[in-house]
Amino acid sequence: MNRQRRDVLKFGALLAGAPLISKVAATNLLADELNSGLVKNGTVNTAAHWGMLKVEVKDGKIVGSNPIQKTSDIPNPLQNFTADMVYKSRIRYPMVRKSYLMDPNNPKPELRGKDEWVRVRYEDAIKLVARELKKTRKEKGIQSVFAGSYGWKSSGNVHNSRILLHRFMNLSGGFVGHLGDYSTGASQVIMPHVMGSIEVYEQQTSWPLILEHSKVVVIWGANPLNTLRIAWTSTDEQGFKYLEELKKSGKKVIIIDPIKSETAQYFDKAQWVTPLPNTDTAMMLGMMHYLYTSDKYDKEFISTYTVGFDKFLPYLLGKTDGVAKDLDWASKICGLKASLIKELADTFMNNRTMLMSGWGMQRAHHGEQPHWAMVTLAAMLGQIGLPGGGFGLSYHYSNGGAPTCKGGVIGGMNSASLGFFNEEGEFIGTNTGSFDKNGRFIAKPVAASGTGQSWLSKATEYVFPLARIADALLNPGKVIDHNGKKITYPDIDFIYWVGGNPFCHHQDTNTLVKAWQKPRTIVVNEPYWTPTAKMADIVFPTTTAYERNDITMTGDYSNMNIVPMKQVVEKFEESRDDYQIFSDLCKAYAKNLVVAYTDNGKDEFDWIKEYYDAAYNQVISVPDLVTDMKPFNEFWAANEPVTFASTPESDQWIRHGEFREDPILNALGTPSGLIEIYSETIEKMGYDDCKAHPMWFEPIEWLGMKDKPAKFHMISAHPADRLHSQLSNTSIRDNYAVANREPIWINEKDAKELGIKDGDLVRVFNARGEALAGAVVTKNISRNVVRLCEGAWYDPDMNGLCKNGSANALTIDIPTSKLANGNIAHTALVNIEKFTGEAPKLTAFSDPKFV
Ligand SMILES: Nc1nc2c(c(=O)[nH]1)N[C@H]1C(S)=C(S)[C@@H](COP(=O)(O)OP(=O)(O)OC[C@H]3O[C@@H](n4cnc5c(=O)[nH]c(N)nc54)[C@H](O)[C@@H]3O)O[C@H]1N2
Ligand SMILES: Nc1nc2c(c(=O)[nH]1)N[C@H]1C(S)=C(S)[C@@H](COP(=O)(O)OP(=O)(O)OC[C@H]3O[C@@H](n4cnc5c(=O)[nH]c(N)nc54)[C@H](O)[C@@H]3O)O[C@H]1N2
Ligand SMILES: [Mo]
Repeated sequence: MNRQRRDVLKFGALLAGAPLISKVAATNLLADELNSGLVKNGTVNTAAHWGMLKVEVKDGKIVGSNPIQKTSDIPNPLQNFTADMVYKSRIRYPMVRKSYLMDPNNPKPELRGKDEWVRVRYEDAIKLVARELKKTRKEKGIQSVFAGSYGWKSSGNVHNSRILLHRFMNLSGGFVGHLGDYSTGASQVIMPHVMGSIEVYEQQTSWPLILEHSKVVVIWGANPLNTLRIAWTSTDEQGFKYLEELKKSGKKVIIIDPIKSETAQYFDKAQWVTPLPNTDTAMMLGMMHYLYTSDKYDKEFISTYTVGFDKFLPYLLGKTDGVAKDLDWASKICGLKASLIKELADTFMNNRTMLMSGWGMQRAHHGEQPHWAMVTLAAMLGQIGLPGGGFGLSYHYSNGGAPTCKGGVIGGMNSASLGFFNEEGEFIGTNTGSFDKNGRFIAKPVAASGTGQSWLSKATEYVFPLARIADALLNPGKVIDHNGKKITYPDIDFIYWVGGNPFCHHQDTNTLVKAWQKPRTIVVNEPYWTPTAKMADIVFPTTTAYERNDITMTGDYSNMNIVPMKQVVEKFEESRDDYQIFSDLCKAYAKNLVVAYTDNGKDEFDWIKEYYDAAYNQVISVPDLVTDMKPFNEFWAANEPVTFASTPESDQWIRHGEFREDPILNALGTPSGLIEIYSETIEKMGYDDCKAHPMWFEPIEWLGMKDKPAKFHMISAHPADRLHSQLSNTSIRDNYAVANREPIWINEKDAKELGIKDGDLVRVFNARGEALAGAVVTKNISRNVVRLCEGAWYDPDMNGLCKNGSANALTIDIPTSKLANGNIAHTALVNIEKFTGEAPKLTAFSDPKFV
């Protein structure tokens, strides 16, 4: 392979203005060598968020899909539906909404989701998007382009749709992004103030230590049996193995959740504790009051490792507001007996206890408080930094606590930096790269142009907290508070979304529908006709991960495997890789742009090999590392994962163990270097909805409120048999759909009162919206609580009733507080009634109207 020759060839072709439809590098020798044709009959190994997959192919079609390895007896059915992922609900051609095509300057945004769609040639769609993006930037400034594009996309370090979009948007002149995410919106902002790190995406005290040392394991507002089916990269499947071992160990397991979740059912000997939703902070305060007043807490830990306990005490004891946060007070709020709260506090105090918390309780109004209170409680218990004790905010996610392996780490696509252009509109470089005299794009900054620089500083000013998207669209120029800063909403006129499904994921869909009418242009890359694709103006059909080559790691914390993601089948109809689409957009947008975008013409194999080689070189340079890692070509031809082993040190790793050993030398990243029970930083912000220490705030809607607007507290938890909205369109839905809708769990006594039977079609409603669902009448949920999992494809009828049961038709779109501005998905009251009349036809998975 003569790389230099290849580059010259490719570059020459690009400058000559290669035709728009072309492989990124038609002359790629490496690709020819590696892509020796697709397997027509046999198996192909690849990976998805839900694990390493062995996909069976017959006559060029997918006929089966199973895990490559078996790590536990806990099943993961997500792994079996790859065929449907490729063949169902797909977008076949590039399409443009009729009114937009007729007049992009007056595109009738109110018809989004209702208009007909027109099939267009790919080249024309590319030209249209490039032209309208350029026009928007010219007329409205770069702040008018939103491409934050949150979402879970697919696994794969090359075809990372969101980063590929950012790369295009940066190089072509900038965009507004966002802060934070939906998962841990509240905790990732509060935890750095308290613990000096975000905690939620960090390695946990190792599972081997839990199994050896913990006497009590508390699974607090977490449902790992569901949520460990997936990981951000691809699951290493270690979590299930450890849950099995935990069950076998016979240790005391306590589940604190208003719902007897799949996890609570699995741990059939566990104690199930059911506070009212969103009241955990009150319950924890009650425990703390009891531990303090009975003099049972760890004074030494508090004085050595924390600051501000003395300033928190007056609140706990009721000296500031006349209300002691004692057991009775807590009991009245959270609905548990005072004796039970006391018993739990004693159990935690007297035994080595690990508090494993999920994130459900922080996706709620004042969601900053529960984890802050939990840290404070854990500090009083004095076990933080001990083997098997303390708290952990990521055991339920991406196999936190699975020991980190020693080996190679695969890199990934980066989002490049802001592009600059000359008078003729040609791309000339970025502040990190420019062209050499041979026309190669190399790492050498150009002198930045004035406009570019001023935009760079503006970009940070306009970046807003993600879950405020609808508010931002509706209120351009509004100034909001965020974590001690002021943020001005941009005036968004162009949205580009890839790899995410906001019409499923954002709270209060009816408000989002209104907000979505604000921009002039909305472009979406999607494999499927999701509700978000249906609400766009221009859609590019995108390949699924099974129609392209890629590479990923498994184990976000363990870095356990490197997995080749080999293309399984041909690209579906006219779908293209996001990489191809953005490369072609570069070509249509400005001269020379694609050279920087593709880093001088790299195709997927060049990137895959580059990432692999870097990891390989890293691995072979470690003398004592035993590994089966082979040079790239052998690895790719073998199509088998490379597995690394953990080390004795990582098996024995304790979160905050070093801090405990020496809090001066290993100070936390907080201003004091210690755990901040009282934060002067937050005090100075002066917010009324998040003060300087953990507190109980009444949520905007909850079961204990006066004049409840509706009867039931709805928890829109994460679904067992999907990843959010992904896999909705597959036949895994047959395993859970009730009355052909999303299932809603309701307590048997509540159901009886309402005359609802198991399997009934029900209407769920409140002042914000309504949805149909199928009733699951069960003992496994507290009274007055219902569970309608997030992620059902939004499927509105003429009046906005969601025929499929999307929970976000009913949720509330306000921020957790001025501190974090996280979403409050799990704070919502709803009513429920038996649906009478003719059931409307489900259209969630059908095509929209075509011309
Ligand atoms: N009520 C309620 N709402 C919630 C939550 C809740 O608990 N309750 N949870 C929130 C949380 S934590 C999250 S993370 C969000 C999740 O929200 P999302 O991340 O938006 O959900 P996904 O369904 O994973 O959406 C990913 C989309 O990317 C598409 N896709 C996959 N691969 C590719 C690709 O290669 N290219 C392109 N262009 N597209 C691709 C898929 O088809 C799918 O439509 O939901 C949030 N919403
Ligand atoms: N199979 C599958 N796995 C997933 C996902 C998926 O969609 N499907 N999504 C992934 C993503 S992006 C994320 S962010 C994580 C989400 O992980 P989490 O946020 O932990 O998941 P949730 O299901 O929202 O909530 C977990 C549990 O908290 C409970 N809960 C809700 N409110 C309260 C409360 O006020 N108090 C108490 N004590 N409990 C409460 C719920 O009943 C639920 O059983 O999961 C990841 N894993
Ligand atoms: Mo998430």
